[in-house]
Amino acid sequence: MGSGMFIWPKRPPLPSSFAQGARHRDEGETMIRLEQTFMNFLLYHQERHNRSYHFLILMDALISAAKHIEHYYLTGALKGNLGLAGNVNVQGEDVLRMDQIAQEITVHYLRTSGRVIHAISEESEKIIQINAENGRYFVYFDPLDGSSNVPHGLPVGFLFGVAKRSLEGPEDGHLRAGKDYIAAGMFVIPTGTFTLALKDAGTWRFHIDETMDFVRPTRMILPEDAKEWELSFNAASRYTYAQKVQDWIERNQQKYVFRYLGSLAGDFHRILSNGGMFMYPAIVNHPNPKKNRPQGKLRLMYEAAVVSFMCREAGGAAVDETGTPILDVQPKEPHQRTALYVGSKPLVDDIARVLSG
Ligand code: FDP
Repeated sequence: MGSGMFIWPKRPPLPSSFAQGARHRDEGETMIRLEQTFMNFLLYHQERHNRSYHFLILMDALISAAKHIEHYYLTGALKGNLGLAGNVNVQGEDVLRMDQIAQEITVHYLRTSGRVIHAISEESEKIIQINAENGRYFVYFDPLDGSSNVPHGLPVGFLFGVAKRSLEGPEDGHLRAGKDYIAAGMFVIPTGTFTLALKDAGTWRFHIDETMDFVRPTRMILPEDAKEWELSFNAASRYTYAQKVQDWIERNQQKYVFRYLGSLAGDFHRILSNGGMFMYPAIVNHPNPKKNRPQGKLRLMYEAAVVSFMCREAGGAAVDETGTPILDVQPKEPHQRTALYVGSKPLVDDIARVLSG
């Protein structure tokens, strides 16, 4: 059964109310509102596209990890889990207890899924070898992104991208560009929201219900009406950006509202709903040159490519500091950094012209 040639048994068609992601209603009034669950949504998706069940097992592992992280985060202030762990990571940053907890949980579930060849995590310098023999997927993840929010229990993200092994011929384990991901998603913790993009099948948002199921698939399409659009960037850093980026901000800032949470998943969540653009440009004009980050701050494989993939499936776009589409950037190393401009296509196209000019 490992080759993926699994044939789904014949099943009745999806009820039309569920198929539209709408509420299920029998004849007459219903006493309670019942929603389509994430697993039901995904089962039908895999069945419709004649796909294997392996991806379901992987997604089940990621959902289990997210629920556990959510639990530890929600109770973190009381249990003393929102502070520092007391050690420093390879990037020279203080490690938070929650970073370690989230990492342990995620690696546990990825291992027990049996479906992962190797994983790349923000929390581990080395590639995490899991199941080279029988694994099927590569998973790139950041189990707790947005660390400045952690001590306050405010929103953070669990971001992940998934690529599949080469099913024809030998697998070389090469680092994949975002355009080769088959799925990418983010849990915004502890808000109980989950957004998943499936290759060529859209970006979908789910909400956690009273039984801890993610439910009510809602297709996300970036709104075309620019009246709602938002700009999101660290305003305190704007004078450290390239002059042409500063000039672009100057020309455009009056047109849109400005929002910044300091957590990529939370900020991008808003952009997906309202439209506009999130940006984390290269830092090239810092008064202290040692603090410049010409290559950008965000990680390509488990931050920038993840949100860019979700954005593309929702009708948007994303580019780096040279105006190159993020999804085309071939990573040279697992923890590669990049600048990021992601959001509504007209805005991203506009800044891309400036960046590449
Ligand atoms: P953080 O450093 O707090 O973990 O990827 C890291 C990230 O957060 C993103 O989630 C966030 O968008 C950005 O960095 C915030 O950086 P600034 O504090 O420089 O604004």
